[in-house]
Amino acid sequence: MSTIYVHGLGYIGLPTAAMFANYDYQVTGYDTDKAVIEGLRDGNIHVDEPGLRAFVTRALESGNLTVSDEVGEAKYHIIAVPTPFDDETKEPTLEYVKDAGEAIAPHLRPGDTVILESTVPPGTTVETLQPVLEESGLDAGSDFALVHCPETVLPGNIITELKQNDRIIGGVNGVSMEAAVRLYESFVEGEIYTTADATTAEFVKLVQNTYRDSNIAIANEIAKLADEYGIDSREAISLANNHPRVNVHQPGPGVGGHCLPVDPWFLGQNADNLDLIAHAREINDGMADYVIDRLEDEVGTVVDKKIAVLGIAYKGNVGDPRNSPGLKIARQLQTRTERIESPVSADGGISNSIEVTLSDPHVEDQTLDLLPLEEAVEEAEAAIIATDHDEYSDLDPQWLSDQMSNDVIVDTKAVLGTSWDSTTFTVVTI
Ligand code: SAJ
Repeated sequence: MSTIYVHGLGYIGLPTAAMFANYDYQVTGYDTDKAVIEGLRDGNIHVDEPGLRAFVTRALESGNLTVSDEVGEAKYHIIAVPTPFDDETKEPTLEYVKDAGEAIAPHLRPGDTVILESTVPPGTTVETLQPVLEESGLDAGSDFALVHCPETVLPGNIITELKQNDRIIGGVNGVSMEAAVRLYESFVEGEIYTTADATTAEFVKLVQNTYRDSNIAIANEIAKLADEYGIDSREAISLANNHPRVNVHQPGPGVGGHCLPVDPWFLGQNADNLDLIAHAREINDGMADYVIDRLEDEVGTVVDKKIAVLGIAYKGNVGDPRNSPGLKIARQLQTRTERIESPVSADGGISNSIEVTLSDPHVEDQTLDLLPLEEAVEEAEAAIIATDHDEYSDLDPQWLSDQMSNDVIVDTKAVLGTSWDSTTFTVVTI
């Protein structure tokens, strides 16, 4: 039975480890966070993803998946560690990739295969990971196989997409590439595309997310134009997309998550030529301000008002608030008060204020002051729907009207539908 070590048990590593275990590989999951290891030993699944609890539990109960706080020998090492991004410097942190390589090196044997799945700037496998692994005294390509095989799964649908999506495998040479193909073809039902160049595989993964981000920027610009012409941008995009070679994405409050807002910067990491791609990022980042402008067109200045932001997850029906457009809108709402010349109160403080409430039925985050929907919207002068959770499509206008002091909604994800046209609400759709 082939052995696999999975390094990093997060959104990608944990389902990947469970997948291989459920396909009868002997898998050890390793994480530097001891709390994760102890939790999994007790059967606690720390990643919030539909179906994952049962999937990981099955793998653990079969005995094929075990967890460990130590790295050991295995025929395959799969690295799925985070590559956090500094929003100020636009630089990624590759320390966790390096650390994983350093942990593997003492246990590496001739004939083993090391696979990097983490999203990284082009060149990382060869320039950052390979030298660290070669401290073992073994050479990549000849003594051990080294590969980049980017994950491409959509949060919210990870287990299905792990199996069904196509994969790209880029080896540092042909032998490496083939070693990884043999492993992944045991469960991947999509096509497995190969390149004997790890940097190309890294580049391709980033191109996929960059394409999506830039496409959404086009949709966002179209939404602004459509508003000036007084037409419905989503209807226009849907009609335009009937053309067989057109696929404009959907506008919204900006682009969140840990992939699309970050990967374009990864793509440009070692180059000077990010132009349109950087501008697309600015357009998407500017949507929070645009949403508030549209709100102020309806209600006047937001200063001294109560505004409810509904939906803090970065997208619908998931509980992940990373790079959340909803949170960005909430922060920008706060800064709006600072832009207005403030009457100084008797105690010398600034008397401009705004009450921004946050609510999300999927996000569990103790650091955020999240309220139940009813409290968030109570006496609010407007609500902004920032995420397309199913719960918001099902909102009852009469109930909501009874809670709020003023019937204004900015629907950045077009979840409310035409039935709201005949209610007391003014709905501004982005
Ligand atoms: N969004 C829009 N308009 C759209 C589509 C999405 O504004 O038409 C927004 C979403 O609301 C969200 C953000 O974009 O805020 C990102 O959502 P997403 O569903 O496009 O992507 P992610 O970040 O959840 O997952 C992406 C996927 N990449 C592609 O589809 C090319 C996924 O397959 C990757 O595995 C993942 O990035 C990753 O890990 O790189």
